[in-house]
Amino acid sequence: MGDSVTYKILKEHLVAGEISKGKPISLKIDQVLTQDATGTMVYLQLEAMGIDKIKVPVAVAYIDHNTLQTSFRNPDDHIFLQTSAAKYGAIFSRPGNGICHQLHLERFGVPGATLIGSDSHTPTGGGLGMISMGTGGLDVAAVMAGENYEVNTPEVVEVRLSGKLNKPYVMAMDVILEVLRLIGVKGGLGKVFEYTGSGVSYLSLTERATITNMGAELGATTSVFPSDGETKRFLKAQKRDNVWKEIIADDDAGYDSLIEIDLSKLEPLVAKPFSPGSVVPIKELKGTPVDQVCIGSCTNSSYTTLALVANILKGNRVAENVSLTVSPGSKQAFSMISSDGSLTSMIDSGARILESVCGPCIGMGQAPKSGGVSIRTFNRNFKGRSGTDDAQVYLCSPVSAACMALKGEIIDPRDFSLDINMPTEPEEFIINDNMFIFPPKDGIDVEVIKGPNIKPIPLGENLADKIDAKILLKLEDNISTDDIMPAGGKVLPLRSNIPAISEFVFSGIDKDFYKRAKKFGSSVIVGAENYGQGSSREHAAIAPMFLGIKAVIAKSIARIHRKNLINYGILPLLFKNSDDYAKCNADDNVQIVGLTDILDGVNEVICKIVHDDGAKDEIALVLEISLREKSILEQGGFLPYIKGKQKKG
Ligand code: MIC
Ligand code: SF4
Repeated sequence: MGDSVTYKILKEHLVAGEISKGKPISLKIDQVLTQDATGTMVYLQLEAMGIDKIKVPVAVAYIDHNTLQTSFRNPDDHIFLQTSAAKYGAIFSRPGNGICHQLHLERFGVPGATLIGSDSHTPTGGGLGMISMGTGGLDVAAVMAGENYEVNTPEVVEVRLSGKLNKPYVMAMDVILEVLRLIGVKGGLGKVFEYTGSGVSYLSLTERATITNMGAELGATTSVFPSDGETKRFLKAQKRDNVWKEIIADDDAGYDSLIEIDLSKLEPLVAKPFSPGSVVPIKELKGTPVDQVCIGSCTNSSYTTLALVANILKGNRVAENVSLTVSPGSKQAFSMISSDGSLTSMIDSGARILESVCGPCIGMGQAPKSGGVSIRTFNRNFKGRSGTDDAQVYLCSPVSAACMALKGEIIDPRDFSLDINMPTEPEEFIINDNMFIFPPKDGIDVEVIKGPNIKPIPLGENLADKIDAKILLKLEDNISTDDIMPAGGKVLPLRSNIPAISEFVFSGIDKDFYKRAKKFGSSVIVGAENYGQGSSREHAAIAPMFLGIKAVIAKSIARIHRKNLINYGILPLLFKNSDDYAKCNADDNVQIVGLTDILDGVNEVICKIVHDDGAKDEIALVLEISLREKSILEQGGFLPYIKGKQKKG
């Protein structure tokens, strides 16, 4: 049996382990990226590890999330990152240069390479034929310090595309919304989605990147396209075709399962509040009045996408009831829409042009009005993420969004006569890398500037034999890391200050959580399916650890979050029998013993429950860990583990 693109790249980077479904493997990583909201932790972790220089060939520190400067905190983080990048040897991308994933695709991605990033949308690089995975900051710091990256060998799902999209009405965004409609937000756990078939050749590189970017919402390990002629064309237009190589699956490549999509049969889709997986045809929601439309984010803000949006807006006026914002994905895209007149069309139509950053996607400004309907071309619409708790956020393609901005209501773009020019992919992009700062050869003397909001990272405790703790919360399916550790303009500036940010843990669900956690000292969380979906923010593990959370007991836990829990010494326990979920209640007491006897592999541990009324129950829990994860847990987390390893030499 031949190899898929996924297996070809994994095999080339395999350092330890056996490529066999579900088994842990260690991979050599070629590139890493960080963004500011997770990056300050990464550089604090590097400092704590006592590293002089980054040991991975390409490391880029982007600033794109926390760019709203309403106090000293965010700019202090920026200068901390700028000086740290110079000291440790990373390329620094200044605020305003663009969103990490779009920029990385344009300027650094390499087909066939491995990339990890402290952001869950790092799989964007899969559009370029890379194995690129989102992960917690500490995993990134460890790779920068010379460690390999451990991941479970994924199942590989073939997504076979045939036919051609009915553009401009149906776009790449509709393809990934269709996959989400088919398999939902937890359908991708432990899987890589590899796109194949004749339909692939009709998708431009940035369209492919839209699909791999939002593949994160499936809970997938990553998504990948082959590296073919289109990849070469894109890299050539970026003046980087020297890094191109062809990577296509063998004719007899084996896959674990198959999803078939006929692109010509797709229709415009939309994800309804509050999940990227609540996908329906737009026509079902026709006529719903719209208050805000936001175009941009790492999913949909390439030059060609924006030029297309501009062609729709040209000569028209944004509806009176709508506030339309556009945030270009990168300086390159911004500069190109400004030189070809697209920007003028947008401004003239009444669009509000924002910086090339994440902005409204992460609640950094542009919160919708109370109860407002916001249409976004982004990848997430979790409750409250926009900054307005009761806002109704819908996700759709930029073409659908532009039509809705003009009409003032939800409309199927096919009902809007779009007599427009389809922009063609540029033969040459405008290339100007002056917003990147390349590190000096030797950064040893660079002074790292650390503002007063930047506090040391708290460390976990060695694994105790026994957990005796209170269940602080019992939660439903699909709790996101936005639920655990909210983002937004108020909380994000505290990303470098764990004691301060921990006051906001679960604040959207239980405003007394912080107080209760402090009171009980030792506690556990009970989750249901897909606990910790969404972002890679390790703050959703560090802050709970800081508050004394010892374990999460759930039916299933999202991949990145599970890794983050282990990295901070929190046990990721699963119900052996998911019906036992019903036996656990908030305020019950749980007792788990024999933890120092756990082995690598599958462990079964017994959990005694003492209910509020004194009644007792006993249930079986499962802890499945690799050898490395076992040592990490025993030592109270990844940071002490690495420090220990370094001491031993
Ligand atoms: C997100 O889209 O949720 C974020 C903000 O980019 C996060 C990272 C973070 O929380 O800083 C992600 O996707 O990992
Ligand atoms: Fe930024 Fe939004 Fe993309 Fe996250 S999903 S990296 S917040 S643009």
